[in-house]
Amino acid sequence: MFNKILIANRGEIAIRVMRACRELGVKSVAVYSEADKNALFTKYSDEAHTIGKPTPAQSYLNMNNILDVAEKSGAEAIHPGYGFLAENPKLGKECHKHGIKLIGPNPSVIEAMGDKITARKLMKKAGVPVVPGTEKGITDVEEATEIAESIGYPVMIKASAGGGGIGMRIVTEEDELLRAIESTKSVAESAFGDATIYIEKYVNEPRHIEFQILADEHGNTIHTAERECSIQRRNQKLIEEAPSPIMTPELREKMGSIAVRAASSIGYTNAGTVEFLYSNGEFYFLEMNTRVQVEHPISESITGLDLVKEQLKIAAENKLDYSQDEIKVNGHAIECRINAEDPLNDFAPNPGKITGYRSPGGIGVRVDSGVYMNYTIPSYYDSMISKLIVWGRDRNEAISRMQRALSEYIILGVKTTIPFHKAMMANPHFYQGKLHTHFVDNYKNEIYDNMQKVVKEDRIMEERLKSTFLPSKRVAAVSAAVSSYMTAHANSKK
Ligand code: MV4
Repeated sequence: MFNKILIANRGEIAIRVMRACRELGVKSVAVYSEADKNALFTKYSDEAHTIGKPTPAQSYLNMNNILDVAEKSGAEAIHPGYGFLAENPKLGKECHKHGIKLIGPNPSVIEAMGDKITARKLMKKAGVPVVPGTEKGITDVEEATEIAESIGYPVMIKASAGGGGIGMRIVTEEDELLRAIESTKSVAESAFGDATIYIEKYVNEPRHIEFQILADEHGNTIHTAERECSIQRRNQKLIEEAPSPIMTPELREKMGSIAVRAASSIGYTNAGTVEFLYSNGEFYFLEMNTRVQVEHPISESITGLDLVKEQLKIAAENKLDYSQDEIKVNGHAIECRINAEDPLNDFAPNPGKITGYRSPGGIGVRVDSGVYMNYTIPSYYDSMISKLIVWGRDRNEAISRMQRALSEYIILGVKTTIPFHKAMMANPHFYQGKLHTHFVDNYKNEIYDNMQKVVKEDRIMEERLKSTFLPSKRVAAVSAAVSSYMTAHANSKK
């Protein structure tokens, strides 16, 4: 195992990685921007170095500064987390030049999966089902018309350099095709500097089901079951759960072995995710994410694995400790992303100072956060405050537990997505598990009405809280306030 690694990321994921380091006896090096001097991950690390000004381009994306710190501090490896440099093949190449191990797959694999046409080609060759469509870039409109005709409308025009939802257009009839092609090309050119596009059959209201992969450097690849990530808004996931409500042992065996084949066919190593679109019993490869994902904790909850620890062990050239047969799914896990956003105002970002904070606890509850009382959320980065993860013996218990945990969660000073999650956990369609990627859009009025009710109730609680303690006073005041909040809440329910 390594003696010391550098974590090239911030916030909750930096702490998540450092926690695995601490358990493994590995020293952690934090790199932080000037805006993150007082961040929890900076304090949590064994050693912290500044890497520049607040903007990502001047700090967390600045490879030279990060590599300088790695060399100076004697870190043997770099963990990139998610976002920032995590799926930039240059990082692995630079690490290699400096004799530093990157905790992730090889740059060539990241590159191949980053190009969606290449990914489709490779997957098709490996016998992985892909959405019907083209395996080469399209430039000619006449050719596009023929292809769209043969696969049948509606079709989707996608940028090859895209992913995560940028550079996509649905086309329902031939008349719209030309305009859609031109606009997708220009979006792709300006967003990625690459105007290459391709065409796929449009899958309506699919589920997004993804398989977690672990692959060591000795040719062993396993999956640790699936996650259902259909509850999203504008390509931002909001709620994830594992297992998927529709999964059966037979389907898991089938999709899982295909996901393993997808990864091993390209020589994938370390942790990764194979994404599928699922609709009416059919499933198709969508993308492969070559990083640890935000929602990895729900897979940890149902398998008992520490996926970040596995990543470090794999990078240290250990063999996987588990065979596929030894991976068992136990119970049900749900993750709610708690963001500093106003769900009643189109999820507008709402960074600022957290003037009151108490996170939930008790059986089956996990909070991965990067914040604390009186911490100011900087406006330079994404707005995630924390991830609230619960485990239950079954889905119903997980939902009740999430409701209970959300009701305990106190965050004052910034608006958060907690009301959205409370509304979702009480939503009968969610309860039935009939999920798809358009769920939030389709039920937006129902969700909005329920959120307003939730916020009204919460506001009454908040007033009682405020009269009990002044935010700037000692933390002890918080627990007093919390007890009174709990009592008030219990009374209001009677
Ligand atoms: C699709 C699709 C339907 N049909 N492709 C969105 C993100 C990008 N990675 C691919 N996406 C989609 N591709 C075909 N042929 C629907 C989506 C999609 C989606 C996929 C996964 C999770 C959320 C989504 C939300 C809207 C659309």
